[in-house]
Amino acid sequence: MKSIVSAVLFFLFFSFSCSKDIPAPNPVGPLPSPQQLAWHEMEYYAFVHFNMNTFTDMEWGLGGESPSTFNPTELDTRQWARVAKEAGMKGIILTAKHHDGFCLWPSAYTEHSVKNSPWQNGQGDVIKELAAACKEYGLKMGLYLSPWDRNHPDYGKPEYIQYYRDQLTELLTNYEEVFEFWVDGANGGDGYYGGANETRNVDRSTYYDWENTFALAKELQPNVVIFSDGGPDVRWVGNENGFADATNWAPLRKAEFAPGIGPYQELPSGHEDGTHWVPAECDVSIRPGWYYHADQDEKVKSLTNLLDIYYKSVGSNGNLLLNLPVDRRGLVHENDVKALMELRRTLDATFAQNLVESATITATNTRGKNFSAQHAIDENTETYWAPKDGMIENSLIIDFPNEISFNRLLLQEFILLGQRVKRFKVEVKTNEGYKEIANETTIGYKRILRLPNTNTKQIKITILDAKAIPLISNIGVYMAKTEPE
Ligand code: FUL
Repeated sequence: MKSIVSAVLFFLFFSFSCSKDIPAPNPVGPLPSPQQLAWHEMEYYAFVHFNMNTFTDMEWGLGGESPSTFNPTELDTRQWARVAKEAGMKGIILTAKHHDGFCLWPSAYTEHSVKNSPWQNGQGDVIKELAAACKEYGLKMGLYLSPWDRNHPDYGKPEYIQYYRDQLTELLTNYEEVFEFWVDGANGGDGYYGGANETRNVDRSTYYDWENTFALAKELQPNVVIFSDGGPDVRWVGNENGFADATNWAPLRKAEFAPGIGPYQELPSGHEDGTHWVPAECDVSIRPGWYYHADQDEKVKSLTNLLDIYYKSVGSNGNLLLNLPVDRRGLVHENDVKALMELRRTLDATFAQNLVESATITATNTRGKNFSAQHAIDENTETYWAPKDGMIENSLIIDFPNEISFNRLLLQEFILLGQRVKRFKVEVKTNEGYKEIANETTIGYKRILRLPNTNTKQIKITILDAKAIPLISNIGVYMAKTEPE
């Protein structure tokens, strides 16, 4: 958050100090909020599905499960936090309540919670423990509160909305800062519903009155971002594979969305002419299921698979929400830990050295001294290169003192002033002249291209089209040596 605040201050100072002769470029809306900017910087964090289903071996509990079934033997949220921290994740989002309605905290509004479980003789509170562990490890905590509740007798009736809001109030009041409130799209259908055992369907666009629930969340936690299929702050990427499209706009035409309803085909790539800033979060589980199933112990995703997910989420202008199905002990399983650390080591090796450190950079056009091309390689994302107004097509030319070998190119736009780039190409200088090695579309907060191993002394990045003059805040050139083919 600090860096966001300083970015904003810097930007204001910068605009002011340059205002006489070289004004900062005009923003091109929609723009991210400070909360969304802080969210973008998180990039990679954990989802934890751990609740009643962990003990019933199910994915969607029916709602009639007995609280006595919830009985982890070694629950240790500090282990979750340590693993997440060592994996390079910035936070943990936990299923406080899933569709079966069981609550991981002793809610005052239901008996269907940890308070009637054998775990810690009914005195425990998983959310409280997680909040403390996240604080200790410098992580942010987010919470998933399922709108669909297959346990509650009032689900489907107006009374349930008050229940949902009361629970949300508990979660957003009693545990200090919550960075993300996660609203799932699955809702309505068969359930226990207090013993009625029937089917209850709701009108997804009107039943929940989301507008007022979201307003309540923001009132209780001004820094929270709200996730659901179409936002308001963060959107689902439209699949559970962890993949954003290569073309990925943060803006979205949002009007037709409500959780569980909307033109889903628009989610993986957003909209060039979107009306709201609603960036994509890519959720995917490290195993086939969201919840722990012992028979999936050998089905943890491979390094190749996890790298693919990383590049198609973080590398494609999205955030990666990687799910860890905590097991019946209450721990992240050893096999999952192994896979996470393998991924971390590999990414650390790939991004250890930015080859631009020894390079010089020039641009075909520059707005002025405070917007020089050097700002694109100064490792400071608060400064950026900008051309003069109207000069959309431009090249940035990076010269290396000696020939380099590289296969990863990282680009970032200065999104505080909007997402702009529509099309760009990458060329390298060879003895026969320039050779094109990539022709791509959007950049956004971050884009990472996986390229073939290439040797050169010069890289030329050309912005071919943009919504307005391009603003590039960061370029990284890397050589991945240890990634599997
Ligand atoms: C889905 C849910 O129905 C799954 O159980 C899981 O929580 C996933 C993240 O979202 O819509």
